[in-house]
Amino acid sequence: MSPLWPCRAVLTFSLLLLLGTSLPMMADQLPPPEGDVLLRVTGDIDHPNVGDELHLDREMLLSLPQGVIETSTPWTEGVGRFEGPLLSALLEVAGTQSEHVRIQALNEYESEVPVSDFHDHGVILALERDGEPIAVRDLGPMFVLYPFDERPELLNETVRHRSVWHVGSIHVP
Ligand SMILES: Nc1nc2c(c(=O)[nH]1)N[C@H]1C(S)=C(S)[C@@H](COP(=O)(O)O)O[C@H]1N2
Ligand SMILES: [Mo]
Repeated sequence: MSPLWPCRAVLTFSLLLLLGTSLPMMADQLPPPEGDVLLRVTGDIDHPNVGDELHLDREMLLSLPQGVIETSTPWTEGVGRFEGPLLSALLEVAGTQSEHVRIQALNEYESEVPVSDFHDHGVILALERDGEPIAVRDLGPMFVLYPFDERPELLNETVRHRSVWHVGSIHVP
């Protein structure tokens, strides 16, 4: 055994520790937002970035896997091309196990939505319409959007209740 062995062992061990702890953290955890916080994810999440909540600014929301839904809705004019993060991807980044989440609007409205909807229908948090941000006086800064034109059976009262406008936070029970 060489006299360097203890040093090498310590070095190797430290490297393994570093790899074992910091790499998954870097892959999973988003840094705190630098811009205005558009969305807070609260409650039972594995990957918070500010205290025990996950806060996201516009840039972070746009860096998540996006969905595009071309559709008309009961609340908007004509057919729009809506784009924004997939709610399934957002919950994956937050690290959730719950089967339901409470989606909360800036104006106190809130709705409980089964997480299975997000996977089954590719539901997005629409942030843009036809490449432009959505104003709060419309349904913005973001709203929960299902693919209504592609799946007309979604135009029912239950799904309309889940279509929260002016989304500000998502609570994971
Ligand atoms: N922010 C916000 N989102 C909301 C609501 C609301 O009052 N505030 N109403 C919900 C309900 S109950 C329905 S049915 C649909 C559409 O309501 P409308 O058909 O009265 O326009 O939006 C949903 N999203
Ligand atoms: Mo409603």
